[in-house]
Amino acid sequence: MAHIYVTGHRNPDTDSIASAIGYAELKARLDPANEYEPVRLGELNAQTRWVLDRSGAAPPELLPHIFLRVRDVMQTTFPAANEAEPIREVGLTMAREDRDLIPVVNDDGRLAGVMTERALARRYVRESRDPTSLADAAARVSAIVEVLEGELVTGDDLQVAGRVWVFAMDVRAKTRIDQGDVVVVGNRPNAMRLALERGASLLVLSNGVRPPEEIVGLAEGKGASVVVSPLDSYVTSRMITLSAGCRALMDPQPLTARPDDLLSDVAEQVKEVDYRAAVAVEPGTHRPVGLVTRSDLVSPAPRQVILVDHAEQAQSVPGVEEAEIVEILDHHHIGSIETRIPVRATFDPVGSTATLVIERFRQAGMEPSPPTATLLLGAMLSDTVILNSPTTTERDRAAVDYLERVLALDAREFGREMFQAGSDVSATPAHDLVTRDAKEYHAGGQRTLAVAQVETVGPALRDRTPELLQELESERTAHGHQLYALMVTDILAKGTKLLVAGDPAPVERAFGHAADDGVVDLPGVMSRKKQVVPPLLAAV
Ligand SMILES: [Mn+2]
Repeated sequence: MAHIYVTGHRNPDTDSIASAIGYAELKARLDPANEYEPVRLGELNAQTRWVLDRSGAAPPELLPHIFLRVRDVMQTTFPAANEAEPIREVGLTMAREDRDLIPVVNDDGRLAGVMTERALARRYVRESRDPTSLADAAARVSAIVEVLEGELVTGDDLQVAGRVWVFAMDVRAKTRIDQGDVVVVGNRPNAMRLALERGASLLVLSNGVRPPEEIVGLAEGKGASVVVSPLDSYVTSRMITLSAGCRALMDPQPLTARPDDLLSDVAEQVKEVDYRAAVAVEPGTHRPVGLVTRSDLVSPAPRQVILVDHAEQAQSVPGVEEAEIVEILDHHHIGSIETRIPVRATFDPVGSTATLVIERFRQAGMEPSPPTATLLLGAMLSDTVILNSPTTTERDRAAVDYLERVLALDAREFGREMFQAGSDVSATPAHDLVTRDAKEYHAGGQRTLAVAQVETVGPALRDRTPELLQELESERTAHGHQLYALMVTDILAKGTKLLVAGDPAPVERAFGHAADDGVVDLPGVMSRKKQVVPPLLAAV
């Protein structure tokens, strides 16, 4: 099952969010074999939050990037060993599962190290000519019994950490057997007795030899253990050294990564460690949750994405150049996106991407869920400014009519409410409204003027005119402007109230009538750049 993200552009508007949610819903219904997840690339604006709220739909998750992460390639099923597990058991698991590395955990499940085939091999090749010792790799008597598939005749489950001997010499010969050692002998009661007398803590009898009563009694008296092994002396002694807990042989500082780390970063590090692998650990618990080996790094499948409402790389999700773009659904010009494989791409000049999503629902004979229908309606009304923008087409009108029927509501009323909620500046401080978007202009000589603009719907700011005029005047004097104006532009009523502080004469010359208590009504005026600044500059 593929996981395919559906995303609009950065600084998402209502169309980008609604189209991602709507198209993901449609794709999931048409293609249940794969997963489609709508995502967003940035913070939601006030209008989109209102529409989401109204629809009851959940906001999409933020997708910070679409580069490959460790979790996209890591193996999630793999054997792990407890650090007390005998080396032999771990080695057998590695052979059976055809692994050259397995993670080792402690009793809490936290990663303690990794056991590698290489460490196992080195142990034997590099073994010295000194007597074999368990000093660095203590083993429990019970682990030794288990590995030997032997039998404990007497003694407690102690930890043994001495040297390991095969006692093959005559008892009269000089021996170095000492306190705490492990001694392997055959059917030689004299040798058994000598070993116990010299303080061996564990006596292992090879070839299934049973100890005489007298030896068992002696061992009990000395606090030593006696084990019967079905194996010959050489194999028995070898198995004893393999009974040590694997912590003795593991690499205690393995290369680790977090599942959300960028794969490209981890890939470099994997190449630098001799076992060519990294263990993915869960942040916080440090439990191993994944394994990345060299073969997982060979041409990993890219993450998949459907782009809606944009086709510009710069507007898209970081890493899109490395992702697999599955499809593009857009109503803008053809952008800068490049793909390596052919993709289904739609660039259809209608008023909103949501219109295209609705058309596809209808072509498929499906109806969007009520939350999605509400979102898509909001998106269409947003992009077309309630079907008023010059980009509006008959197809947008038809889609809006359809959703009006589906949702049984008045689209124009809904759109008006949406714009009002989305551009609600009634609580924004006057200073912000006056300065946030202000631009300065030079009018020749030392004379400057400043013009700010705020977009609203309805009379939200009417009651605050005196407060705004006062703020304009204090900003004007603070910066020495000849004139400071604020355009309060109603995007639905399509007109501007110009609030002016400073010399009133240029305003009168520019617009043909005087300000009424600092306010000039300019019906049809929407553009600061085209309709307000040029006449003002010409008049000062
Ligand atoms: Mn759009």
